[in-house]
Amino acid sequence: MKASVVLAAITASAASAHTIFTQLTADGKTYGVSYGIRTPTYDGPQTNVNSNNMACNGAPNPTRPSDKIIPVTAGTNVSAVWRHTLESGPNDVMDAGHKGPVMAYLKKVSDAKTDSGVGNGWFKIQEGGYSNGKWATNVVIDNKGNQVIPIPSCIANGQYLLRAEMVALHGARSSQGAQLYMECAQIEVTGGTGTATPKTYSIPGIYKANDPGLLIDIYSQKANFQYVIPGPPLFTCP
Ligand SMILES: *[C@@H]1O[C@H](CO)[C@@H](O)[C@H](O)[C@H]1NC(C)=O
Ligand SMILES: [Cu+2]
Repeated sequence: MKASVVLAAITASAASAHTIFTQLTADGKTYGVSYGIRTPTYDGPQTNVNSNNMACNGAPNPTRPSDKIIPVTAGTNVSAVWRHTLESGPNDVMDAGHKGPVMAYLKKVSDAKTDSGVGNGWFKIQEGGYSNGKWATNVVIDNKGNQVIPIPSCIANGQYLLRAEMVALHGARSSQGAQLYMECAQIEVTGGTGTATPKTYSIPGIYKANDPGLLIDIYSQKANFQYVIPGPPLFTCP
């Protein structure tokens, strides 16, 4: 094959290999595709960490609003369900060559249906990077698209945006080469003790284009290298 043909084939497979957080499983119930989640129809990434669209996605992957809010009990695990497209099944989550970290954030809001998510108020509640030779994205793929997210027991009750995120680093050796995928679910937390006040951060703002976890040639690393997960520290209940 000519190099140009190989490159075209690689580009085509990469373009067809993106992902969307399409469904939420909470308190044992898996809701329908796009129920309570602002999903786009196109599965493309965000690549500019300074964009307002880093919060809850947006152009060039415009999202549709949802008028639903999903009840979630504090102290339980929810699953963000990832799929290649809105129509894909559990064996088509994302191309396994999309390797990188997986994270989840919460933001307390007064109206989860309308809050844009842009700006302060976010705290990280789950993260996975690279361990035992495996990337967190591959853990999610092997788990049939389920990103397991513990909802802290100590947070206050009320409405939140739940932002689930996967990052693909196959092109991250150049600036803005990292592909960030995120959607926001609209949830109402009950059963929280409200005893903690998490330190919060702004989105955009949590990432820099040259973060060691976002500007990295993953193919030139040692098998057991120490990967630095981007973003603020993980919040845990005291
Ligand atoms: C949540 O999931 C983690 C990881 O799978 C597990 O270790 C933990 O026991 C679960 N917690 C609950 C409350 O089910
Ligand atoms: Cu992709």
